Amino acid sequence: MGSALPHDLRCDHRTTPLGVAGAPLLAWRLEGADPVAYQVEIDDLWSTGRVDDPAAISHLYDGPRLRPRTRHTWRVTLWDAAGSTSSAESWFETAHDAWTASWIAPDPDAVEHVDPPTEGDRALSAHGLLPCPQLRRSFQVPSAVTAARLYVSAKGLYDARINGERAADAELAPGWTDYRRRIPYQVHDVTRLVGEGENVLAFTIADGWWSGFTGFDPRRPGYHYGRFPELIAELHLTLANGSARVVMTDGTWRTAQGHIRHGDLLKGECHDLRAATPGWDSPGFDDSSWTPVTVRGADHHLLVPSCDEPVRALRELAPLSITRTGPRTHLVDFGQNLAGRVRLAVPAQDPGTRVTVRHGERLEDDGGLHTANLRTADATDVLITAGGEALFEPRFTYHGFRYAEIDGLESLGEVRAVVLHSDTRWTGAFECSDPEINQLQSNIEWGQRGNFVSVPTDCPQRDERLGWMADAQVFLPTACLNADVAAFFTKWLHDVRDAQTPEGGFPNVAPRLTGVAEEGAPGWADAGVLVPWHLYEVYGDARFLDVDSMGAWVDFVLRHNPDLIWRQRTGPHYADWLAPGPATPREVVATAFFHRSADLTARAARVRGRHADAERFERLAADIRTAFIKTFAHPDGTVSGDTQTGYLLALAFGLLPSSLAPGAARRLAELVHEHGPQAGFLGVNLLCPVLSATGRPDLAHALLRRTDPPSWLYQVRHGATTVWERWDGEGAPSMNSFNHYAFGSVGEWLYSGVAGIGQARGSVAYRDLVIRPLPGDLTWARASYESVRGRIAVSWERTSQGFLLDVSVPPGASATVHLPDGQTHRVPSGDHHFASVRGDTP
Ligand code: RAM
Repeated sequence: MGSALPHDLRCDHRTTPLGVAGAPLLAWRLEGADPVAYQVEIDDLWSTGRVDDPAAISHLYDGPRLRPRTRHTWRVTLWDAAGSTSSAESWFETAHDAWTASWIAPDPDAVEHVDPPTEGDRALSAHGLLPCPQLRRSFQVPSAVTAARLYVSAKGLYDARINGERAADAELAPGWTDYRRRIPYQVHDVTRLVGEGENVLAFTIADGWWSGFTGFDPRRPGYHYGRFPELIAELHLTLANGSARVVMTDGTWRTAQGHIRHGDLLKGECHDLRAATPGWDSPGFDDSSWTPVTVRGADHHLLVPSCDEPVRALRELAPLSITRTGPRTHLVDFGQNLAGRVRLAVPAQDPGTRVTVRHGERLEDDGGLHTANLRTADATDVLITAGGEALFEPRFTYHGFRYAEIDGLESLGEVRAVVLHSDTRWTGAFECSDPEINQLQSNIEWGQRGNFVSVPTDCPQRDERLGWMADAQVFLPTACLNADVAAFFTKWLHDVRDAQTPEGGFPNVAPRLTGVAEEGAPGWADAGVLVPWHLYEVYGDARFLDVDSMGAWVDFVLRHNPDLIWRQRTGPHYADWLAPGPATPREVVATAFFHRSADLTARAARVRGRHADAERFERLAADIRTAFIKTFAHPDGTVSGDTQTGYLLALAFGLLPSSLAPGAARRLAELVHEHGPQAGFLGVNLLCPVLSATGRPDLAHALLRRTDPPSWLYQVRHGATTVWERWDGEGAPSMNSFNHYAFGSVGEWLYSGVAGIGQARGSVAYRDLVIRPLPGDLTWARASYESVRGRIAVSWERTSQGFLLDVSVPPGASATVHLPDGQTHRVPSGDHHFASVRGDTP
């Protein structure tokens, strides 16, 4: 097995981040033998010394305050029982702490409103979108450059270029937050782009979430945070002669309207190449006709370093088919519903030729693009050619689509779908003997990609794309298995907490949008408690647990509902949203979540050593449970409303005493057997886990493999490549997205149920595993998960020799393995093989 090997070193849940603020969490994954001790050092500045802890996979830095804008190399060393050691090294850079640059923008009064050249197109001409300004500054560097860092943000979106090249691969940067509370900046290593002589720092900025269309209120023409985009940047150079130089945004910059006539997240983007000024981002360009920028202030107090990876263009898809549907029209099918945009090579045309790219998730019966479900999101990109060949790819927009209709060209050059999402590293894989379930897993993964775009969104296509909190909460356990989302959710939890009211109330969407579903509903607002708790269990970082914020939420509900049945201040009470069956009573849903939040807040308080708070919330949770039983539970175990979600919440959250739980589980099983799944957003993630935990894995499998609506495989059989908003895909087009991940939250059970990778109750960061495969009628399944501790893998197969199972347990962990025939084994880390010759049913 070799010695204990640390690998995959991470700092604050990222690999070699630039812009680390505060005391970082330094973490490593394990391979090889079990460690017995570790040591972490930063340069020769700080060392933990040898710490005897066989389970450690991280250390929170507790040395002296780190200097800003400095690269630190750090190293972790592990000892194993035999006394051998092994080390691994990584680095991070600390954040900027003293901005001096100014926010700059074109003079807003001088911005000439150019009507987008899309006459005849009502939707596009009506919105008054403005051109995306270009801003540039030329500067001299007296000697070679040994290091260059670009610190940059925008109110809006920025695209950074240096000497004619893109300066960073971040898309839609700086990402979306509640800009009234915090504005993230990025740090880009641009050393290779800057040199001796004349250099040019150049930006295009766009409205983005700042001043563009965001959300679904058609009366509100964007402007959630401001009217025009602004830019702030500092380029810090270290020169070969040892001196330093800073180039920053200030009144010396010059600006012009670019060829991007508008760029909007929902409406789309328009490039008029006749207005392009080649070379504008390179040395030697004459910018004397450009105008000076306006300085819009030098307030830096909202600037924070990004703590997540940016959105990036992470893959490209070639078309599955291209069909000519008119003399100058083509329909492109990418074969996959996705979020991103189209990149199109345009052959030489007459100058002024208009090329229009429209997007849709589906086709109408007549073969045309289905756009009714986009609502007011035009999702239309336009190119006006200048004559020569061109490569068209919008930069400040994205769309949810599988199909693109390209109009205006007799023949197309190369077409690609460019897939955009927040760069969360993939950690999971699941596969089994049923290809339809594998397609479901793929649909779930694509739903995650398409909806993790700076914030966890409900859907990527229509005029919504908001950080709906219940959607995020129910999908989180699935998301954590598919990818390492620790940094992504660290960032989103800032949005959630920024959105908390002074009274303690969480909203329904984060970042908060004025006027959009501001007071939180049960199961939506509770994400402010459920999400941090789950992140803590998966990643073991106690910093997720902000007990004050969690407790303030629980106390808010308590204050308005002193009899402990949550009826008041339920916001828009979405109940069990989009449940296909009978409605679960609102008080049952609400009170179950009230209990869950109190219970988890109590546990969080324990972890953080806040024992008095823990006791108070434990008592409260117990009292809510008593009230729940008294008000809603009946002696035969039924729960008021007699609905699947009522039973699921009561059983999953431990609301029923052992005298009633079996009756409730029986009734749940009856309802599932009779009707198939009837859960909406708040119950769907619990269906299979609760059925299998209460002795009915057969029913969980029956649901999973069901093909009549409502069901997961109904969608698969109807060609779904992402999970739909509605079980059956039927409903008014205005609310019928085909890329909504909430119902994809069954993904967690594919890993934990079918394959059998789970954590024991009370275990954190996968220290104590429960491996319990539930084969159902499948003949094989395998899953792997790169947990925060190391790799976990399960593979099982039914053969003529019986049920064969292979399990890999990471170093420092142990596992209880349950075979389907009832055998149980307790095993340490390492690879294990089991065979159950007595058949595979208990
Ligand atoms: C819809 C969203 C979201 C859901 C809310 C209640 O508009 O798409 O998925 O959480 O409403």
